[in-house]
Amino acid sequence: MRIDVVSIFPSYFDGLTLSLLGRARENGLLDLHVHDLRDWTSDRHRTVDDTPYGGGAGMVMKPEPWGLALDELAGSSRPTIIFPSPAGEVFRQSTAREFAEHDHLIIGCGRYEGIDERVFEYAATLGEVRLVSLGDYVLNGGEVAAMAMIEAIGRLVPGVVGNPESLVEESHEDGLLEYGSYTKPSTWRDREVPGVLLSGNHAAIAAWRREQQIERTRARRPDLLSD
Ligand code: 6GU
Repeated sequence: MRIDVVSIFPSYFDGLTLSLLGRARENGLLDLHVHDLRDWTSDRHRTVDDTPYGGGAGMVMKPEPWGLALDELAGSSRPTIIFPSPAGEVFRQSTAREFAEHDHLIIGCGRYEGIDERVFEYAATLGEVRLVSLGDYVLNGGEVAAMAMIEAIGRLVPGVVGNPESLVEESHEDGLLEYGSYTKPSTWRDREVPGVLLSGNHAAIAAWRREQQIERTRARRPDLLSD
């Protein structure tokens, strides 16, 4: 999978060289390229923003640098072009699974009050456009959201996570929160590990874990059970 990220703060993404995704990049499983939007400006100040038509607070990202960046990065690959935005559809595990199937993603990170709306229309002529939000709160720009999405997508690319079994028993993979985990010692500060986990009875353990998943989902995320 190839991922191109466009941002005015490319160094945000330095952290993606660490750990799991860093290894995936070294192994060639994940071909991640981070670009500075200002590389597609031509004025002396490398300007990427301007005042909004119609007035209002803040600045809007100009369309021209985005147009040139998308032309160059899309080529003829018909990429999926993701714009992190609090006004987008909510990013879920199912969204991560869907994007992990694609072989070219472009992630365009906006700052200020947003990107000129015509950029989204133009991008749709180059590939599939998706505006995607992490949830109902506001970040200053798309960078942190893009990193979260890259990590969620990247770990689903075959080979990135060594043991594929560890992908299935996770919160959200089956629509429920994950069960609680325990390790040695079996007694710690007067607290016991639930006895069933020491029983060796695999059917009883599976049933207990499923019950835990349902109970904590009901307590913490009842919305997951109702829809
Ligand atoms: Cl994707 N972008 C911004 N700026 N804020 C957000 C978000 C994205 N998701 C939640 N809040």
